[in-house]
Amino acid sequence: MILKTLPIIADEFNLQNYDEVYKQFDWSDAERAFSWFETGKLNLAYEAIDRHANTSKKNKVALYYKDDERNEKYTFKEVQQQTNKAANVLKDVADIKKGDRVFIFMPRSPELYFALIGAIKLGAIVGPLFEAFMEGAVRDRLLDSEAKAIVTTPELLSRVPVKDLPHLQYIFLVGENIEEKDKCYDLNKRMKEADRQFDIVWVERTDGLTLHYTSGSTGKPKGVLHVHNAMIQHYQTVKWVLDMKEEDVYWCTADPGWVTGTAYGVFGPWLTGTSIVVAGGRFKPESWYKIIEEFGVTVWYSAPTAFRMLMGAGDEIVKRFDLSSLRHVLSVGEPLNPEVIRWGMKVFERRIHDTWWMTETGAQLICNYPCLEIKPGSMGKPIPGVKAAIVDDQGRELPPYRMGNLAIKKGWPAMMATIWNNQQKYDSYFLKGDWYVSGDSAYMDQDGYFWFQGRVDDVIMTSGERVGPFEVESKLVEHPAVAEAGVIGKPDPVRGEIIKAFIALRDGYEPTEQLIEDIRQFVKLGLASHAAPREIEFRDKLPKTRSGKIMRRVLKAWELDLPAGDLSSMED
Ligand code: 6R9
Repeated sequence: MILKTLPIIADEFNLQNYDEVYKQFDWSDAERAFSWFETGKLNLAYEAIDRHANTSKKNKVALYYKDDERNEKYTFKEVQQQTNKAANVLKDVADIKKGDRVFIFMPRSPELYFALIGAIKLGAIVGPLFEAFMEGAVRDRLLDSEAKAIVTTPELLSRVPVKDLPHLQYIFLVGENIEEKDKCYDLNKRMKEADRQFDIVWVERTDGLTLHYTSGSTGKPKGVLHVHNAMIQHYQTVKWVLDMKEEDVYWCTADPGWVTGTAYGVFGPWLTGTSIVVAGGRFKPESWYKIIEEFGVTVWYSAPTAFRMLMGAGDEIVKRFDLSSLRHVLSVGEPLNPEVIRWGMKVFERRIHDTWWMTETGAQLICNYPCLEIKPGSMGKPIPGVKAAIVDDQGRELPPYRMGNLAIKKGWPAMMATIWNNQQKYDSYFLKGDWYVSGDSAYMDQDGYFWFQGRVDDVIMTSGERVGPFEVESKLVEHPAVAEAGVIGKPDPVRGEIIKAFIALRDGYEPTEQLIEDIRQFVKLGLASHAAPREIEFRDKLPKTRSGKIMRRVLKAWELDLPAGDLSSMED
């Protein structure tokens, strides 16, 4: 490969010349960054922690943890010891072996991260769950995966239906005054007594790493299995897209219950030896800005819904904090409204870089790079090593500006290995020509930037015009009264569908007929008259997933009085 003439060590990769790198890069070029490239011994946990703990990085802070009660930090050496202890407990008490499923169901805390990496050191497959899950959601996931052990807290234990889960044999509790009985063990106590040394279980690249359940519009949530091979892409994208440098302090606001919270909350940054900040507790604009100030966060990865909430909290409060450490800001999970980017420029004096990927894709695929010109509203361009296209339902590539299925050519390192117990579902993602079909609709412009339009099933057809709900929502949130908006197509005998908007107002605004008319005009003049919502309904809150996605299918179900499908991922 021609790459020999380029700097091939991933650390030296910057995408200054994106076009050149895109043409020449091959994923095998990224492998030499790992110690298994030399030794043949492979485990993501080793690359993320032990490798650094055995070098001069050992005294570098790996984890800063803060919530209302705790404020702690751990070096790579300390994380190595804690994760070794966790691995020893899981092994000695529960006999956890390679391939066993271990779930983690607890609020963010250092122990969550120790258990996560500890389990991976044993070659176990980890299923992280949001602490807000209720009993039904926990049952579905543990049953489907036949989980053998769970790490949780005494408070959450009542939501683990132990009697319904024949495979669940070990429950590790993290908390105070734990009584060890009925399959329950005190994780902290056992870890205190455990050995600090542990021999990592070496695995194959294709061995299971995590199991993230995601909800579709119908049926039970499906378990997306990722394997150790994903580390190649985690590492490489943290370098290219997150632009991580040795001295960076990085904060990813995502919970490990969401794929962003594992891939980019833990794995990617630790693979590159970065100090991460983990903040526990609930979202509050003041405490978020305080985190950036207190830890000197330089790289910040969050989601549009959080940025919109910060924007809604106003610009005054930003000025009370010193955010000058921020160097690079990124977003994922939902379309990033141009309005939010403009706001970011104003208050942080930084561009917010959008990134697109999915639970199933395991890592970032289409992104805005530090060196790339940003077109607000676009997700950016595919990373080197990834071919993206817009295809029709037969898998034929469409020319620029045609809306269609956003598809990726099979074969990137972090792609899901399977859907647990459901090969048929897995196969249904692929079209002829080895296209992985995302379920998102989008178009590509003449410069190769991709523009998100909506989930395929969310796209609205009104009077023969195809309208992406996101475009309308983005325009709506530019209106000073609108805090959040969700847009759906409502069946209409004349127009096929009409556009209906659900809107949450900003503080200080009252829902009036006048306001409805004003908002409608605003979209009409700012976007297109066919894109203006014919119906507007005000709600205090919109239904959202825990990762911040507006659940349009729930809006639609409300509207049409239909069953809303699986709601386990919905925020309270
Ligand atoms: C990582 C993650 C995947 C779906 C995806 C798309 C939406 C994610 C986006 C985006 C527009 C972006 N999505 N990033 N839409 N612009 N930058 O979010 O995984 O929770 O599985 O969601 O999220 O619809 O198909 P996941």
